[in-house]
Amino acid sequence: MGIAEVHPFAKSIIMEAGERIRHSFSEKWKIETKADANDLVTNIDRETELFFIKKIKEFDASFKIFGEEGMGEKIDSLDGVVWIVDPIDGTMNFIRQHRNFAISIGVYVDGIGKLGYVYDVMRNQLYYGIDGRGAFMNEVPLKPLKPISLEKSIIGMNAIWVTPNKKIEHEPMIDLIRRIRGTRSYGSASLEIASVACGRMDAYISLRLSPWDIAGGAIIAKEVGAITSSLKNELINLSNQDTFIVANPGIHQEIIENYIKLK
Ligand code: 2AM
Ligand code: CA
Repeated sequence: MGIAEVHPFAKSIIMEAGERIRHSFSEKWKIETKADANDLVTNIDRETELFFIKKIKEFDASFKIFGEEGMGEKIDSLDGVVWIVDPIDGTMNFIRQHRNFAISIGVYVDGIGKLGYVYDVMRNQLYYGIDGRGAFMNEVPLKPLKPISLEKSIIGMNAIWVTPNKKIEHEPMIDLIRRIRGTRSYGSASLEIASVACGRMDAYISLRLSPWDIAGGAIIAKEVGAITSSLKNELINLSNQDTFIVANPGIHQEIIENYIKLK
């Protein structure tokens, strides 16, 4: 079976999980913190991850699942078919805003991205990409990106990186912001990557993303010609937390060379 044949199944379980999440607004959630006081998780994140694991294993027990909430297997390599799953990307938005969160899934075969999904649950918009066959939003093809200049760009980033911080020199970031048209910050990495793939934003920069935040979006972005890399311009790394940029091909190199000074 070719991996593209897994697409209808992936789509069906993502839509079903989205329906369950929308339903959960009528229940009382359990909210806990993880690594720090702003790192939140709910029973819905965990239940959604378990839902995916159960469905995927029923479909094909050889598929491996690497999920944010750690309820899949311990994965020590990307050999074989690996599903990288974030059941809710933007948990703080889920809890506080009841919108602006997504299900993010990437299906990799021997480390190569084959199927990527970002499902905006409250807008019922499914962004997906199939390796070599294009990217879509609710079945409408996304257009290849045309190169843009920095002067015309909107860039997604968290305002924290424009204040003195431990990870990046903030002064060049101020210069970057003065040069572009504007900034946005939505608080869900996968939705921000999808926005770049659609041309609603021209880049998204983050200093700390995990594999599940980018695994789905990176495949969608590649299909429209957006460029993804670490902020050191290395290939993205799906094993550890790292810096990340996705950008329109007209501005990717210029941002990294002229404005990113990592500490
Ligand atoms: P999450 O909701 O799945 O944790 C918020 O700026 C975006 O960054 C979200 O996509 C959030 O994903 C992600 N993120 C990942 N690791 C993070 C961290 N250590 N601190 C803040 N946001 C993080
Ligand atoms: Ca998450």
